Amino acid sequence: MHLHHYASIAEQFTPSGRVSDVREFGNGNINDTYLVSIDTDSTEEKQFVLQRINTQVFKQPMLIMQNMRAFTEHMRRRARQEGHLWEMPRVLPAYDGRDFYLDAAGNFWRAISYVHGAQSFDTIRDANHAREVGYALGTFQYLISDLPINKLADTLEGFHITPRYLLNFDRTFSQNGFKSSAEVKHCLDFVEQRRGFAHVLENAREQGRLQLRPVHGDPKVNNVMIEESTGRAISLVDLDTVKPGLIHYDIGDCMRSGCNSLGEETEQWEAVHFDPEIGAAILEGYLSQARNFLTETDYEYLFDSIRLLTFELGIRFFTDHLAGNVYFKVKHPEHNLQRALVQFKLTESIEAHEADIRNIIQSMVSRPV
Ligand code: GN1
Ligand code: MG
Repeated sequence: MHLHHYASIAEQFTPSGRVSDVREFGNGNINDTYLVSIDTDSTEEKQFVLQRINTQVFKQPMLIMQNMRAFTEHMRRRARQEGHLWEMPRVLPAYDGRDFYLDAAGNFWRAISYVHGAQSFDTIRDANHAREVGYALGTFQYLISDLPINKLADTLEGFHITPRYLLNFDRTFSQNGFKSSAEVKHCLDFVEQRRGFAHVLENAREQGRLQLRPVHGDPKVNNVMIEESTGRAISLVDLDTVKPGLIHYDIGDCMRSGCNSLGEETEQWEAVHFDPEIGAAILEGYLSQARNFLTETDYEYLFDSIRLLTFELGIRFFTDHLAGNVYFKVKHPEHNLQRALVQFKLTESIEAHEADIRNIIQSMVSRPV
């Protein structure tokens, strides 16, 4: 597709002004994202984010929009009432008043406001950034914590249910022919050795030890918007997977993303490691908000969640490699294998640091507020 094609789609969402530029934005693995600039006199919406939802993954994109309306309004109100400096992206309506646009080919497009004066980073820059990333997740979970989960539709069934990913892995492995290599064998052994562990959070949920709550689903480092003038986190974007889940999915995902200083796209997978100091700073920022709503049992599963979500993402990448790259976008045929190796190496490092990480958690739990 050419730029003028995107411009004509972007124009569906611009009541005033002309589209002057459309460029690819961010590096999402699922949806296609563009930053649109417009010539307009209004200072409000000089730029906005245009996205094509991947409907192979999100089969009912309308549910995403329905959820977004419900929780962004709720969270905006709560932030205002409690004096939190916090921004929630807004859904921008199309010309016909609907909150999406279907193009002639049936693609599902939607527009959301851009968080001005803020930027995000793929990896953690320093302890302050780490604290802000944790603070962002804690704030997000806090602001949404009193929204009843029955107000949120399930936008992606099975998301972060590790045993389901394991089942899918087994099915893919038995059905697909694949090219074996030392790396593939390493991954197969890696999964095999940790099979039983995959159930840890879902077992706790089934036993009633952990409860479903509204979660973000994808709180990785580059979804946290950092205000340029202050260095403070002011928003957590990428809201398609906000739905009922375990808050542990979020904390595990945030930690596996933040504590890997080489980043999840590195080619040097053998050098990947978990950085406990970054971990401590993220947790400190997180708990400054989350202390208010975490239960004692929640704390018990923090370490497991960090290990599990890392392992889970490894399984997801590896399965997609075996399946022929049907879920995550790839830049080359071995891309998902490389990503899986990164997550498995990180899992190993988390396991090696288990005592350290548990100590960090423990010291924060017992610290007076
Ligand atoms: C996907 O598309 P993106 O980059 O926001 C994935 C997340 C993974 C992430 C890994 C819906 O998110 O679960 O953690 O890639 N999102 C979905 O980078 O599967
Ligand atoms: Mg995402």
